Amino acid sequence: FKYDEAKVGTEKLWELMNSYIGSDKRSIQRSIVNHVEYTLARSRFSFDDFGAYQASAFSIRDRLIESWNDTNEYFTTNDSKRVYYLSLEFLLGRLMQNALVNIDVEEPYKDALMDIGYKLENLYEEEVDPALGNGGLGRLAACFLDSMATLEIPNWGYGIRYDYGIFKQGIVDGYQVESPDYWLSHGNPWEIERQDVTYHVRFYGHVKKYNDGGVERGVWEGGDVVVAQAYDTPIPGFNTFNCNNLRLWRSRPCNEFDFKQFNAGDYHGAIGERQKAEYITSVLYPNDSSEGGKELRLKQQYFFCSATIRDIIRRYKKTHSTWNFFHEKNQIQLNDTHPAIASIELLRILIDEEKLPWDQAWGIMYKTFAYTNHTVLPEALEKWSTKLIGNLLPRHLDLIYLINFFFLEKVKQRYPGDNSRVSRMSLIEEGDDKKVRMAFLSIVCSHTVNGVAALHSELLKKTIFKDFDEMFPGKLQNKTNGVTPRRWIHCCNPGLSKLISDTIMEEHTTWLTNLTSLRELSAYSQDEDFIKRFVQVKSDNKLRLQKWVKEHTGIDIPTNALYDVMVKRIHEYKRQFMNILYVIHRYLQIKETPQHERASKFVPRVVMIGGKAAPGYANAKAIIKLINSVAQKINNDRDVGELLKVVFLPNYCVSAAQIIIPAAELSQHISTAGTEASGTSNMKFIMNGSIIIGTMDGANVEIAEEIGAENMFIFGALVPEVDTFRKQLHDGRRDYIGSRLRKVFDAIRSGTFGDVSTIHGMLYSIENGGDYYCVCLDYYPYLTAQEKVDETYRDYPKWCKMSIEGIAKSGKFSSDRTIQEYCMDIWKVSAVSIPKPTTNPQ
Ligand code: T68
Repeated sequence: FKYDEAKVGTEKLWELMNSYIGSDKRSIQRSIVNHVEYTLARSRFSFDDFGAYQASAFSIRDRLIESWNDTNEYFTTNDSKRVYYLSLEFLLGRLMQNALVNIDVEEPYKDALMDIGYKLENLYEEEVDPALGNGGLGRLAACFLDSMATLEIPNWGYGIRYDYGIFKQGIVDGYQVESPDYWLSHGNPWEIERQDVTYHVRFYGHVKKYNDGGVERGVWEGGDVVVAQAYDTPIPGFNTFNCNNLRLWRSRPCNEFDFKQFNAGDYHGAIGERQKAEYITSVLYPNDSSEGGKELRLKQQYFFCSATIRDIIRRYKKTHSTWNFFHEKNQIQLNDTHPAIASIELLRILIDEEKLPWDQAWGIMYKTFAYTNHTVLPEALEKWSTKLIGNLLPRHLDLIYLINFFFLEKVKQRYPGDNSRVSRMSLIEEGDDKKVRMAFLSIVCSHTVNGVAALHSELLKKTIFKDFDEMFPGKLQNKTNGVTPRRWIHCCNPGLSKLISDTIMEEHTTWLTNLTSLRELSAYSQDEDFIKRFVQVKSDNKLRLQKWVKEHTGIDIPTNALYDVMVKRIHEYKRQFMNILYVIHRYLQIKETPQHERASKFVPRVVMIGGKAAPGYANAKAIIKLINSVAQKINNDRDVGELLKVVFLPNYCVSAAQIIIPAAELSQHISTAGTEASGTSNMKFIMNGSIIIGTMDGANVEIAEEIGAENMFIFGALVPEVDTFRKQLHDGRRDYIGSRLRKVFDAIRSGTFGDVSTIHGMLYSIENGGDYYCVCLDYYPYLTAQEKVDETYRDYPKWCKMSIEGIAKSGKFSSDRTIQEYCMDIWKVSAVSIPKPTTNPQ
């Protein structure tokens, strides 16, 4: 097979298109200016930074489209096995720099733009940050797309093109205020609208059943029908010609079904109906750790799953006339249970439309799907009321009941007489309002299930999925998360990237795809020249953050202080509360210490905390208010001066993370043991030379294994100790506050930080046995760890050594490693490398 000969009328086509934009300065400039004129219809002689950004984005997109087309054509011709990553969230972050770096034209674009008067770095800032996700789960999906493209895995991501991404967080009087993130208001140059890729999606209606030679089939009729329309975003791999795709669906009204109402003369009513259809994909739900059970959310889930499954089937049918190879050619990964209904949709189509027998349909579905769990917190486990599902998706509820029936028969066979096990394992939770347990459904409908860090996967086996692990040993695996070093080292920390390349004498193109080679840096952890450069990089990054903080908060922070950072969604289990309690303690201590002794006792610190609270989560919002009030007080206390500064970093998002993480020296990952499934920012922080203060939770455990516990500040109760403490609370233990913490509580209550009464409820609850997240249990060990932090920072060479060791041994946490494990153990898929494109024979 020769690639270019297989093209249709190759020569003719080459003649028509001036294909494959060159990477020389002139070609780049011509392509940009052409877009200014023809795409933006602006004057080619005068365009501002935003115009230059847009035109450059279109120019880069042209290149991506070339390899996107080549890649897809190659996969189709080769009938390659494909992986589909289904996620309700993709937190991509800005795309321009990532694209330029991945296709290796950042320098040429920088030069070309400079030559016509534009600074590439400024154009980067013009891009809106596409924020179609809540936090770790959505960002993980984005890192996985980057790794799959880089590793040349034939992959498409599928999700929703929300009009509104995660809300923008503002701070007014210390309180979080939310405003809409209408990210599309200036267009989106990275996406390609597919007018021709649409599917009908049905809701409500009724099912007629009939017997087809012993197989019960259904015909689903009536209800509402909306259209799913595809929008594609090319996902270039790093240092490869492969370019994958992210297909996001948008809901539109369905013309054919409107006619009746229009004809009946109800013009306004009919237009209103059409708007309802558009509403489905309008907004991302902002809850990252609880489930509201709202119908619109279920509609979103089914809407995107249905369109996706049809799209996958259509692609498969282009090259196959039987169903025999479906699971061998397609693997579908569910990013949590949010897309779980996709498996039922496939089953429904196979049975009701393709008329397959149950066993065959079931086998195809089972061998195609795999499911990733991201939490053990019970409140985050999805459960949909059977009433709601039955109304919205009547046929799917039928099938779920049928699956449950067959499944429970197996359970009974395997454990005769064990009724309590049967009800524990049932896919349906009994009660007044019966509910479908989506995690159990996903386990039963998938060939493999995985947790996201070793500790988390073990906990799954011991707790929420215990019965399933017993019945299906080996089905539950671990795949420790990772992050892409392209964005999280090279793009966000160019200084460090260069230092690494210079030191290990490798091009960045080599180590960025083989991150364990960072180990070579270990040899330099006490090398004077290296440390000098390393410190310079860090202080440049601190300066960059200092500017950002000034611009976004108005607060002046010193750079000659320890930068102590905690950025993540605000949640009680993550314990930002414990962090701020310690800050208060430190403040009180400083105040108690005579001026002349302070310098020798305290290392100057800037404590920065950032993250969004779910709009309905009162305690999380109260924590934000407390942080801001404490900051206000401390920052304006001249007696404390620059010894302690506190900043709430507003509107934490991917682009902010790219400024914040490289500047951090200490980062906090202090969740109660057993609550944070993995965490992924912990990995980004160590790769950027920040030291972790953290608990033995999530991936911190494996980070400690890799880099050595001596290179972290580990403290706090382990999972069994947490269990014991909770039991004691339950049995009435109340003696756990201690005098130093009591003082902090008193200061809060006495109004030292102004009116922070919204936090009083939490204080009361913690004092009265409601300390579910064990703040009090871990508080004193945390103080001790913080003291160790100060002590170590005073010995700066030692601090640098720890920090460098962290970077050197962070290689395991590249998402390339994670994806390789998914490929080998779950998807059984291998790389397909497209050949280097031939240039225009002209
Ligand atoms: C996170 N989960 C985990 N959920 O909390 C984190 N949830 O430990 C882990 O590292 C990360 O997933 C990746 O595995 C989330 O981010 C959500 O965002 C979410 C969104 C909607 C509903 C439930």
